[in-house]
Amino acid sequence: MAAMQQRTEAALAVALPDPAIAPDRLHEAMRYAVLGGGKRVRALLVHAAGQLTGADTAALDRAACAVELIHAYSLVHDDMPCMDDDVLRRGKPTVHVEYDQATALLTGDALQTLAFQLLSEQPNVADPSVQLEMIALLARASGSRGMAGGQAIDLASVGREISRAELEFMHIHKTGALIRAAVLLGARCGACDAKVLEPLDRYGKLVGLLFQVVDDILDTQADTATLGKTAGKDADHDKPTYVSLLGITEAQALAHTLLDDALSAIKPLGPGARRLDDIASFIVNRRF
Ligand code: GRG
Repeated sequence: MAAMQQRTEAALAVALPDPAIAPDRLHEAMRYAVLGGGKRVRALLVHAAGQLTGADTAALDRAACAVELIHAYSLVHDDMPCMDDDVLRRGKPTVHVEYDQATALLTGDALQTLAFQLLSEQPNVADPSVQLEMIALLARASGSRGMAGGQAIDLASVGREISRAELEFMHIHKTGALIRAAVLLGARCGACDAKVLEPLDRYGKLVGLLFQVVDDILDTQADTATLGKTAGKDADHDKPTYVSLLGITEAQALAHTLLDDALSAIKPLGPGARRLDDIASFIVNRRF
């Protein structure tokens, strides 16, 4: 995993615009937002799913970078005063604090479009129609029926009591959609049919929700220095979470059930799916 994280960091450093090129301040902010932090979980998922389907590593690098760029854009915008209003991300001042709000807005915009540029500029896979499907998949996962939609529900739910079904819907979209897309994008870089895609899709959906359940738990259990972002924000902002809805013990039990279900989903794929097993366990056991 450490080697793959470093590989992703290097690929992102190449994909991002050179800060010496105008507009240098925007390019600097884009690199600041993306490089030198982050667990690269989504990139790990792209590579692990792609290895299972025999995908070309360069194609996986581009897909992994695309997903990480969308993720980074979402964090930059999420941290802005009009949304979560946070000053710390990945142990550093957030982009709007380090630069300014207009730059943070443009940084997120430019990261998002760079993601689609990466997926579309070069022939990523042998079949151009598959490449188009991959672009559409990432667009759907990021848009109003995916991550951005989940974020809209999140913002609207502050201070409200919501049901467990509503909470699950919100998390599956806000956090889960991009994680699920990472798994599918990796798989689509290689040769796969429904027999492979269906278990992977189920795994991606479960792991996406698992990621957020663990995030809710960590927000109440870990400190700011370990998280690299402000701890305890969900309660401070009166946000509904799995911990506020179920309590810590039941939320932890749910995380373990989701992990078991995710591992069972990919069991039929055999030993080639071992890396996906490891990533699911990493998501549960992570400390930040
Ligand atoms: C602004 C359109 C838009 C969407 C924002 C994902 C999201 C939606 C906001 C992030 C808020 C947040 C902290 C959600 C919890 C789950 C999550 C995505 C945590 C951060 O992801 P990690 O832990 O971050 O993978 P690193 O820094 O490791 O990459």
